[in-house]
Amino acid sequence: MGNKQTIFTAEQLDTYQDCTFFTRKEILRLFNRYRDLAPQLVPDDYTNKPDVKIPYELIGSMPELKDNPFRQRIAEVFSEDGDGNMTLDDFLDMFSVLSEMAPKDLKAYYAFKIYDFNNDDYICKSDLEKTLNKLTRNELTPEEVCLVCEKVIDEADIDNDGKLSLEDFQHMIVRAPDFLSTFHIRI
Ligand SMILES: [Ca+2]
Ligand SMILES: [Ca+2]
Repeated sequence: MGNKQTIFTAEQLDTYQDCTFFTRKEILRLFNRYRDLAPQLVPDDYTNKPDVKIPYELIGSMPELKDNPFRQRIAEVFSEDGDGNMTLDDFLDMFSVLSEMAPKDLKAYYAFKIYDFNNDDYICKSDLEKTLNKLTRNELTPEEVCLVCEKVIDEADIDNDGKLSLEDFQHMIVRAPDFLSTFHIRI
């Protein structure tokens, strides 16, 4: 029963457990990682929901993200402000979706948002070109990228509007699971 741990209330911990794929222990471990990124910003007591955000520069340099070509998009999509600066809630959500425990369709949902660079709820050809360049780390020529994108859209665009909706995308990744490989990060 010790009173040592007063970072969160019992209710807060319950909520975090319900909203993520993590155990209490993992949540506390992630809190410590969050605090260690900016000890001067993050208080030890979260029972009053402090209004704290860690800047993207610190988030993006974490070992789990620093080599991921999508790190900035990932942080943008999971941050409430859309700029990649993260509250603790944003941070826990991000690691939860990236964890091994998250189901594939949830990862697919966020992958879609991450690849939708201009946030218009469709993956169009230019989104796909950016995605492919990042996935292949710019190893394809522009002509090759263009060809692959046309082929992907041609095959995946079920309703023939020239762009991929979430539904089109979900069909596609069943056949091309590589598209989800950047969304699997161990914590
Ligand atoms: Ca788009
Ligand atoms: Ca379509």
